[in-house]
Amino acid sequence: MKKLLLVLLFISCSSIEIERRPNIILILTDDQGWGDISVNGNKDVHTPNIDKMTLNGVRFDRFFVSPVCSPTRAEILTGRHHVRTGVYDVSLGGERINVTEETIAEVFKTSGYKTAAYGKWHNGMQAPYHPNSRGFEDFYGFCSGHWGNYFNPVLEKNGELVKGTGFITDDLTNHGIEFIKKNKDSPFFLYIPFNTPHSPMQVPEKFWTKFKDKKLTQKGTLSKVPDDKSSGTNSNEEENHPKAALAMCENIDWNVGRIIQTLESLALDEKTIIVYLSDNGPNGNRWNAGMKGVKGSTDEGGVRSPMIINWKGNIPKGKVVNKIASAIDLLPTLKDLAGIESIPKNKLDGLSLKQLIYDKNTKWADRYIYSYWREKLSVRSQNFRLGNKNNLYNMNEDPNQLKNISSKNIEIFMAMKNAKNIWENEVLINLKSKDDRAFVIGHPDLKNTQIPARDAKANGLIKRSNYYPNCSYLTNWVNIEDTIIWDAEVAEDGKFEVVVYYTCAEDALGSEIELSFSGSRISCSIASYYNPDEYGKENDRSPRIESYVKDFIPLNMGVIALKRGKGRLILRGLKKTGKELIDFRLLMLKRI
Ligand SMILES: [Ca+2]
Repeated sequence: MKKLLLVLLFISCSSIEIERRPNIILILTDDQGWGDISVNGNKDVHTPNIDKMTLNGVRFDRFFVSPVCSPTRAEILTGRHHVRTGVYDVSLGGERINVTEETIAEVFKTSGYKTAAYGKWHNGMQAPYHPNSRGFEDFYGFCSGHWGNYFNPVLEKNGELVKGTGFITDDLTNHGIEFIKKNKDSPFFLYIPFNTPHSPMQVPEKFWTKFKDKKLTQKGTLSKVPDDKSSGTNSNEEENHPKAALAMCENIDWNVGRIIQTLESLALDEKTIIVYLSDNGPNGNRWNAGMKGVKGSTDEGGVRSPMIINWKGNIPKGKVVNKIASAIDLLPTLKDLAGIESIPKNKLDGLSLKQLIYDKNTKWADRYIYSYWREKLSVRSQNFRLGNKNNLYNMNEDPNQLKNISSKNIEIFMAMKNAKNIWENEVLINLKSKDDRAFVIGHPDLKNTQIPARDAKANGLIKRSNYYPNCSYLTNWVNIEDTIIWDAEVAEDGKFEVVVYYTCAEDALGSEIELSFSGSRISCSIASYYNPDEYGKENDRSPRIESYVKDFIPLNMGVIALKRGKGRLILRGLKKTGKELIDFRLLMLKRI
């Protein structure tokens, strides 16, 4: 009897413990700089809901992320430097987090949380890199690095293509709100990686109206933003670009308000931790308190982000933390706040910030925070930054990095330079020069495998619709001998229904295409044509850098039997009736 009572007591204790664990909502914005919210001093933008979060919670004022999207996401999701996780690029597979990494969603899911991600994933499209394989039970959004259209776009829900409803940020928020309502009685972990104010600069009229004829009173400090093709930074200097970005930030703020209102209406605000941050510096020449660098740069302006934590009744109100902190700290911090004590699968690089959140006079050791992107490395201490070219700046006296003080501060300079060397030898060494991870087909985690043009190598005269692969398609297939190829790996033997998303002119009717992998092949002829125009331009508030989009139609090629293993997946033409074969967007393989 005593034993039974003890068992019952234990069961009820553990269920209470789970009940008491706070919900987590992690809101990540895309290309929103530190200066793009009103609370940080921007007088042209009004973000009352985000500002209110700073009054109701704790704001980390010196918070650093990576210079671009995928690395920051990897660091948030794993608590480790992105160079350890397999992420070295923003496209073509280099954005994938190695399967050996444990994600924050897996940590919370294992502890009894319902998990979901709604937004721009940007850490791998095919299982086992897809969000459904990384601990997120529900996913809605897109897996690429950017999307070509923000109004009613084609998105995916757990691997199935679906049509979005309305403006994408509002749509993602609606999904978040539904998830909160559905899971109000159980702890949940909700990740909302919004894809704005990343380009294309599309924003609903309601938010654009205020900015349309406005003259911005504060501006970026650069006379010209470098057109950095490695980061997607827009060199566009005309004022509509920053105005559209700020209008998008006001739209984000409105959506943040809707999430907070939902929590209040369900009396979940005291049971929910909300984190708000961005993934890199501003994607253009906008006001950012004069800080040096924009998106893609390892200088202060490229890597400093807003970071606010709310947890009503549970953490201090209106506290500002000036200690430096980083995206790698979020996983250990949220675990710590939720009381999850699981042992990490891999050694974390981040620290729990719990002490900084709660304590008044924290003894907190100075630390170095490293910013790395494409052979540029910068290191930040509490007071100094040693830039990529080893210029040293006092960030308290010279926040805009104007004066190199290395020769007058030899000791600090040497210590930070030494820290850089150690980091290069111990951490950066994990960044592999060659990626041997093929694109995976038919992994059992997901019924569908999307193989987009983005991941392909196009041969001969076939062209990509844009320099930036993410939402591009392949066009100009004028030579029948030209091919589209993917380095692929079939995860398990199986039969797959193959659908090609394409467009073509009328004269391509009767042309034939073939898909092959190792010894297997299927072919079919083009029986319908569809040749629409590209669109998106009509919604752009400022000229875009990425591909315009068009609607593609499905062509069912039939069923292919594939054997496990690595090989080359090849799409080729067998017969060409007109000037060109097809424009190609996507292959979808469905396991049957
Ligand atoms: Ca970004």
